[in-house]
Amino acid sequence: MSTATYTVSGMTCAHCVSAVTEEVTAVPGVTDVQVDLETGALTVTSDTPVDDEAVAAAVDEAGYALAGR
Ligand SMILES: [Cu+2]
Repeated sequence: MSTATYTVSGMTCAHCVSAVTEEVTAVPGVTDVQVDLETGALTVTSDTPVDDEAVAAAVDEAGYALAGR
């Protein structure tokens, strides 16, 4: 099991959190997604190390951006 932490910018409410959670959960291999609205922290748990680019694309798809990793 592998865990990666990123920072998402632009989230303002619970809807943003669920949009990001939904998109990142759909990334291949991802087993758990935790999003902290206040800090923008995105924690991704996966079976094998997750593809950073896939996570960035999923966050972009949700309408937000990765501010850091
Ligand atoms: Cu929102």
